[in-house]
Amino acid sequence: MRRRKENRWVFELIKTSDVILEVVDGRFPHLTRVSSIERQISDLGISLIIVLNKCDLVPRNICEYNKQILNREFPTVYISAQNRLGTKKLRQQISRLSPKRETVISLVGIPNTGKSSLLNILRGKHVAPTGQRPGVTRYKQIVRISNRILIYDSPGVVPFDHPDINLQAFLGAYEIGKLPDPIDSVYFFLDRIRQNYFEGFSEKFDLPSSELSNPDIIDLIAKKRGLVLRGGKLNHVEAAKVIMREFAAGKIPYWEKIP
Ligand SMILES: Nc1nc2c(ncn2[C@@H]2O[C@H](COP(=O)(O)OP(=O)(O)OP(=O)(O)O)[C@@H](O)[C@H]2O)c(=O)[nH]1
Ligand SMILES: [Mg+2]
Repeated sequence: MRRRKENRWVFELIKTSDVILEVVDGRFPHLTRVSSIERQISDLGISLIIVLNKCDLVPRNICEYNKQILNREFPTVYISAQNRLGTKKLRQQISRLSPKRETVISLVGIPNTGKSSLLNILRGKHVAPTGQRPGVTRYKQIVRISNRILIYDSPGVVPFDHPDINLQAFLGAYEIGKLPDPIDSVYFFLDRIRQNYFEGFSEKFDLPSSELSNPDIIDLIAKKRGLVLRGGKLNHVEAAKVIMREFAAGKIPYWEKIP
């Protein structure tokens, strides 16, 4: 039911646009794309640009690699809304796809990928609220960014490709505070980070070795951050949440290559 409602909502937005910017997380673009939306856009013959955001957390050669792979399907650019990088190429790509005098653009994507942050840097002014929690943008909003471009920001309410809440949290799309078992979830995070790129995490938390087990890492971070329960025991659950929040908030360099 919910899925059908989401679909209709996004479909209406897409139909009114000349160009869609699908904002995905540059750390894991393949996991943060929404296949059903891309299909709808293609079926309607509307132009789509994939925007890999948060590339300040990813080495440039990996951004290039992922971009080349995605370019085979849709024009792709990589940016950092936080560091205001890559917007010139994005604007050029938009002009190429829509040379019209007035172009309506929609930002779509799962929660927390940086849609509103991108709108703010394109506008050059803080016009849309942003935040670490998924679901900050509640309603669509239209903003004029130049005399020929209007942009819709939209809530990240889209049909999601992945049902696993641990994976959704890892991708920033599920609120960390709502996870039923933070320890189980942080193990998921740590295992996945270890499989792909662990150095950024290790440096961020100043780990003495890359050989530490998951419980050792949580224990150490609880100690370092002074997370203690009444009675003096370390608060491992809170440490797990700290790790996950900092990761989801884009404070830890990390990347995955598109398989
Ligand atoms: N490191 C990094 N963080 C970013 C970047 N862009 C956005 N963020 C952070 O990502 C979080 C989400 O940004 P928003 O712009 O609110 O994301 P959104 O897609 O509009 O989120 P919803 O409205 O919840 O769907 C915020 O904490 C931003 O500071 C970026 O380029 N690099
Ligand atoms: Mg938003």
